[in-house]
Amino acid sequence: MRAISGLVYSGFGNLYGFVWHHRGNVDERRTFNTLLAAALPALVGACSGGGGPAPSETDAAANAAIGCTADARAFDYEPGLEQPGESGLLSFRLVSAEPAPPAKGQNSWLLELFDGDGAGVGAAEIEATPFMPDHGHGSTQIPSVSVADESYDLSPIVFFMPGLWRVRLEARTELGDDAAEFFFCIQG
Ligand SMILES: [Cu+2]
Repeated sequence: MRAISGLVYSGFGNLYGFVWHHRGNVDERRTFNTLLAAALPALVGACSGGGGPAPSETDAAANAAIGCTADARAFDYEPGLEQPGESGLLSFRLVSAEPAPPAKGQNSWLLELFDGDGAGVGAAEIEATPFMPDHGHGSTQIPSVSVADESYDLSPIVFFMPGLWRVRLEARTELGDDAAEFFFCIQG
């Protein structure tokens, strides 16, 4: 069972890597998420398995044992947490999160975008992608984005297992495109 989980897990990382590097095609992502949902029991078994000789499983077991609370990549959640965009064009503000701080299971985030002067940027197209960088896999669902008064409700953001999660936010606006990433340590 241990060897099988390891294999499933490794195969999974490779598959996700392929999809990740060739993404931009929503159908591809949806197909992947369907696959992920089907393979979820095996995946969870591999990630939280009882430890074993397979390297990926050893790392996952160590991560689960130590937790990510002290991980320097993880943000301390507070309402209004802001991240500058990678292109220096926009600022991404996580106005609020439900639950707060972000937790295992289904999450909803309220997001706002600002330009360099702190002004709103009007209508934007936003894509949110949850991912576990240390495990090499994404989530079971693609969050939906709904807009109200230049605020963006992202839901559901599904953190289906404990550990470090990254949510990459990509925004297309009239000012241009930008992206930012939020990292949170999700407790078990
Ligand atoms: Cu994982």
